[in-house]
Amino acid sequence: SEQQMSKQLREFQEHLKKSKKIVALVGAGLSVSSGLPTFRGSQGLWKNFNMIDLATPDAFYIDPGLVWQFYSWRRVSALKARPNRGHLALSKLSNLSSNRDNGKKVDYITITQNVDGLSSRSNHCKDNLYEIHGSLFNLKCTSFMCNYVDRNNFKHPLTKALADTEDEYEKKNRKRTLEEIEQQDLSISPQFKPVVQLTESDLPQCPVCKDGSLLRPGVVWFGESLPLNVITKIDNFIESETPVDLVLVIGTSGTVYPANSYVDRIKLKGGKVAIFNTDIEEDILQGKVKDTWGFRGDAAELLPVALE
Ligand code: BJW
Repeated sequence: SEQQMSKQLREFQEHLKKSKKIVALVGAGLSVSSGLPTFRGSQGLWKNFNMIDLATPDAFYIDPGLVWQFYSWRRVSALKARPNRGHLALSKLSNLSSNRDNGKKVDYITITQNVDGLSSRSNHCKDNLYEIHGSLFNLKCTSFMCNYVDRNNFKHPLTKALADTEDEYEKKNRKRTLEEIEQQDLSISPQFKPVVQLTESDLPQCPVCKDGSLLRPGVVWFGESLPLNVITKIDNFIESETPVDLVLVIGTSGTVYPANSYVDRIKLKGGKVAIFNTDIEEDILQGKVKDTWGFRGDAAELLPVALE
């Protein structure tokens, strides 16, 4: 109820003011009002494919052309999107905290699982932003012998074939697919050709490998390790002597390890939890879960109010 919400908000803001050490854990829900889809739930589809099934090394191994088309689409969507008021609210918090001269002395980090780059484009302080699942705009070589990485590559299209398939698809199939999704009819009809078959020569190639290895998106897929330097910094932040007072859990389903483990680790050391999500358990909303506040709604609308 409205009353519960304002009570929780009051309590939360009191704790926020007292907090000396804060973590924000961000997921796909934060970018929804910027027009980007989430992974799970009815939204998590791309051309009849489940987005989760495409975010794996196996999918890339079996059909790199399919996976590259998916990531090419993700790159354009992210480039067209703008950071929303939720990203800006966190960016404000990050800059307040990094500025130790203002007497606040708050330690702060944002841990984002998103690869869309919207937090880094929102004027977020660079020193306390960790993109734990990488970035759509980093490309890396698939060869084990090569450690070529191309950072902040915003080029579109990456290859001509990737642009062509996107255009063709938009023209021929867009209307129909949207209808199918609305009707919740996800069965792939026999004549439905969601994507064009691409061969390796249509895809981005490593410029330094002699054998022309493929480049791949610089993101972390299931079963892959997260960047060690980033994980170490987060571990140090959470496990250091001063415990984290507050973790903001924003627009994430909390289903993916190790991101989800940070919340429990912080709780275990006495930290409190504030959840911002369109979907929150009733018990949390009613204040029945110890040391946990829940705010139901669009993170982009909730955060500027809660963090003001
Ligand atoms: C809103 C909203 C609005 C909507 N406002 N909110 C068993 C077998 C095999 C592996 C494992 C296993 N058990 C554990 C593992 C490890 C595995 C894992 O966790 N699997 C689980 C799924 C079970 N993890 C890994 O493999 C990780 N590596 C690792 O652990 O290495 C060591 C190891 C290896 C092997 C075995 C065991 C250990 C790597 C994980 C990498 C995840 N990568 C992806 C893809 C990144 C690239 C890309 O973006 O394409 O990351 S998967 C995908 O999920 C993506 C996301 O960052 C991540 C989290 O999703 P997120 O952000 O939470 O999105 P959703 O859609 O789930 O939720 C959105 C939320 O927003 C919802 O709650 C909505 O309600 C809400 N919402 N609108 C506010 N307007």
